[in-house]
This record gives sequence, structure tokens and C-alpha cells, in this order.
Amino acid sequence: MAQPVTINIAATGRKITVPTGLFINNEFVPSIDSQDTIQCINPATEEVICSVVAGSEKDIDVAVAAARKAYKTTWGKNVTGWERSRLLNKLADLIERDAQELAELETLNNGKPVKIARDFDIGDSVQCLRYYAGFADKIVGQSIEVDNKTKMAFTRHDPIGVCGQIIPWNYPINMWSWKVAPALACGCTVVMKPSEITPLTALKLSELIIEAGFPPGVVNTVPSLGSVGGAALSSHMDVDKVAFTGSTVTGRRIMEAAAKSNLKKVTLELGGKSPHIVFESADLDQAANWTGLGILYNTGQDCTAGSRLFVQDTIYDKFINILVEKFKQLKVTNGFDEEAGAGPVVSKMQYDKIFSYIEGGKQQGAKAVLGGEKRPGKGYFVDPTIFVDVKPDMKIARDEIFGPVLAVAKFSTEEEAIALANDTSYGLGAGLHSNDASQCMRVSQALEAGTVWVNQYNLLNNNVPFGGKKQSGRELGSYALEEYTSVKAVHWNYGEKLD
Ligand code: TXE
Repeated sequence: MAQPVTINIAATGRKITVPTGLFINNEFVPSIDSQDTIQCINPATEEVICSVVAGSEKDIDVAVAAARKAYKTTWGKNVTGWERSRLLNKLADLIERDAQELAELETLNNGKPVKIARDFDIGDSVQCLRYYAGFADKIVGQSIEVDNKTKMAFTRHDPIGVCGQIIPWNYPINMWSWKVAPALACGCTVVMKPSEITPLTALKLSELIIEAGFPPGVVNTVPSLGSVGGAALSSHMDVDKVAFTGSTVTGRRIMEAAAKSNLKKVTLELGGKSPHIVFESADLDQAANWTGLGILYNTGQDCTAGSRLFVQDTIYDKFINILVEKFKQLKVTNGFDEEAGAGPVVSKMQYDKIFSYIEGGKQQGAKAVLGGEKRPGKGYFVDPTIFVDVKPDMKIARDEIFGPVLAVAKFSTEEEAIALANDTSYGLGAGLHSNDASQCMRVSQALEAGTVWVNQYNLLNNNVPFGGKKQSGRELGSYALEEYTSVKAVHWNYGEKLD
């Protein structure tokens, strides 16, 4: 095992050689003590694509040691910000060069349409790397006046050190970039654990780490099960920080592991059950388009999916009709189909989870006005599903489904809409549509969410912070730099004598 495999993509005729080993010290290597492998599945066909090495706990130790050595020698405080910036920009150029190949590999393993993977996921990733490359030589501390003329103090923003980065399967390349870019810009080294469901593009990106010229050990990639590699990183005594995106349940486990080991710094970007409110003054056609982007983008496998829709009673029936007509137009098919607006969901487990919620919704009395039925044939395809007259205590209104399933309910007043929207343990995203500027301002202030979209939904920018309140986390923007640096205060005495 650990030999590269060549994958033939029938739809495009492209052959892609993918490394299957663990990426440690700029080499693809077998596990040091395990024969375990991870099978990668194409969710559109349910066929096995290939298998990759599954890293063990000991492999995590080796990767962490490599990252520590690089941190102390070639990286960390021994590399200039300018050089970090140059390498990150080079990496961005290489990803841009290989965008089509990476997009096809992403589609094969994750299911999303090729054009979306290429133009949005990879396009955004390239921009993210360049955004943080721009910061690498601009990380500065402060010089602070202290009590008298014989002393001063200044701060240094040092890299945190070795970072474990644990990412999910919904945006494999994007999440890789969101994590790696700020970490490397700040001078940290990385042990990346991609999701066991979608490890292929992280391995392919590792080849580009070598080509860009990063020194060995700066970025290491260890595909592994969450309960093995993820748990080992979270409880490792020589990891200084863990950055995680995934489920709230796992986020809690990671925080516990960090607390029980070396109290490493933890950042969590967790789930959501985001509300989307449509007031009667809104442009209904536009609001319906954004509602679609909110719940159907990435087949709803999106932490900010606008999965709870609240519509003012005066426009309720009319808006539902518009929504149904628009949602019907989405073509859900194999991501290699040029016409695909959405692909399959990522895995059998996710498919089963979504349908168990759909069945539960029906049993609890919600009415499906669109979708909600399984398709015959292969592939984990889920059609857009709209439930109306959903009650706040129904499971489809409370739990993160992570599929194209919209729960719609009616409200009559602004206060009621705000109360319904905030009635959740999550606080990641929220959206509202209204033509009344004062109402937009009032409601956006009242919504308990880290990101609020007004008259749009689900669009992010690398230079704007992203994250949540309550049981959700935060990244992106200049704010992310704080998550990868540790502030040291230096007190300097240049005159005061102590008797
Ligand atoms: O997530 P997990 P799963 C939500 C979504 C989805 C549900 C389950 O609702 O249906 O979570 O998905 C690693 N210690 N989100 O089971 O387990 C795992 O290997 C350390 C929302 O795939 O959280 C993977 O790399 N790591 C989310 C990563 O955690 C562990 C995106 C995410 O997997 C671990 C994905 C452990 N004990 C799912 N156990 C979002 N916010 O976008 C697992 N992992």
C-alpha cells in the first residue's frame, strides 16, 4: 500500500494519478504499524474509487514530530513573513493551474458538480490562500507605553506552533484552504486530517505542497478515521492547537480531549439550523432565489444551510407556490453532467440520515409539498424537499439534517419571526428579506447568529469573518490570525533601579 493509483474518469476521459500514502515530511509513506485502509466511494454510482492508507495513532505521532521539527528549524520563527507569503502565493498558482483536475477529483469523491467545484470551491480556495499570503509579512505587535520613562513594553504575535486540523467532507478543498492558509501565514506547521469519506483531494493537494517548495514537515496529511487520527490529534500532548469543522457532537469530544490533555487551544466551526425570514415587503422572486441558494446549494450539506424558513402569513401561499416552481427546476444528477445543478449527497450514511428525517417529518404531521420520495437506481440522490406548516417542536425544525430539506412555517408579526428564528441551540447563520430598511436593521440586530444576510443568503468573502454564536464556531477574515498566533508581552527596563 501507499503506491499511487491512476483513476480513469470516464465522463471526461481524464486520467488522474492520486497518491494513497500518508503525507509526512514531504513524502507519501505507508503506516508504520497498521495495514488498515479507507475505501473511497463515488456517491453518484456507489462504486469504489480506490483505497488509501488509514493512519494510526502512531502515524499521528510521527506526523506531529515532523511538524514540530519543521516548526523549530525551517518554519516557525525561522522563516520570514515574506517567504511564507511567496510560498502561499505559489501554492495558489498551482491550485489554479490544476483547477480542472482537482475539480474532477472532488466531484468523483464528494459528488458536487464539476463546475461548482472548479469555479466556487477551488476559486474561493485560491483567493483564500492569496488573502492570507498578503498577511504573512504584516503580522505585527504593538509598542505600549508603561508607567514611566525608564520602561516600555511591546507585544509579539508569535505562531501558536503545531496545529492539528480536522476537516469534514462537504467542502474538502475549501475547508483545507480555510485551515491551512491562516496557519501557514502565521508561521504554524500543520497535521491535516481530512475526512475519511473524502481524502483524495487533500492527498492531491499535498503533492502541490512539495511542488510549491514548502520545507518537509510544514504540512502533513494523515487520512484516518475520526475516532483514531482525529482523537489522537485532539488529545496529543505536543499539538498546540486543534482547528475543527464538523458536527457539534464531535466538536464537544475534541474540546474534552483538549481539556484532558495539554489544554491546547481549540477552534470549532460546528453545525447550524439557520433561519431565513421572508417579510411581506420583500421582492418575492428574489427571496425565493436566495432561499434556494440557502438550502439547495451543495445539496444542503452546508453548515449555514437556511433550513428553517419563516414566511409572513400575508404572502405565505403565494411564496410557497413560487418556491415550489423554482425548486423543481434544479437538476439533481451526476456531478459530471454539464447540466447538474446539484449532485448526490456524499455518502450512504448521509443519505439514510436525510431520509430518516423526511420520514420522521411525515410521521409528525408535516406536509411535503415537494420531494420527500426516494428515487430508484444507484446513487445517493435526494431531490429538493419542502415541508410546510412545520411546528417548532418537530425534529425537522430542530435538528441539523444536512440535506436539501426545507422546513417552512408561518408568522404574522416581526417579533414572532425573531422569536421563532432564535429558538434554536445553534447560531451560525440567518437571513432576512424585506424592502423596509429599518426592519432590516432591527431584525439583523436581533437575530442571534454569527453571520446575518440581508436580501441575500449563503455568500461568503475571505476577508469577512465567518462563524457563529451559541454552539457554532468562527474563522476567516483578519480575525482568524488571532486564532493562529499567541501574544507575548515583553516588558523592558532601560533605567529603573531596584533597591
Ligand atoms: O461529522 P463528524 P460526520 C454535521 C452534519 C452531518 C453530521 C455528521 O449534520 O450530518 O455532522 O457528519 C472527524 N475526534 N456536519 O459524522 O464526525 C471526522 O473524521 C476528532 C456539519 O461526518 O463531525 C471528520 O474528519 N475528530 C459540518 C470530521 O471530524 C473526529 C460538516 C467531521 O466529522 C472524531 C460535517 C473524534 N472523536 C458534518 N470523530 C459543518 N459544520 O459544516 C470524527 N472526527
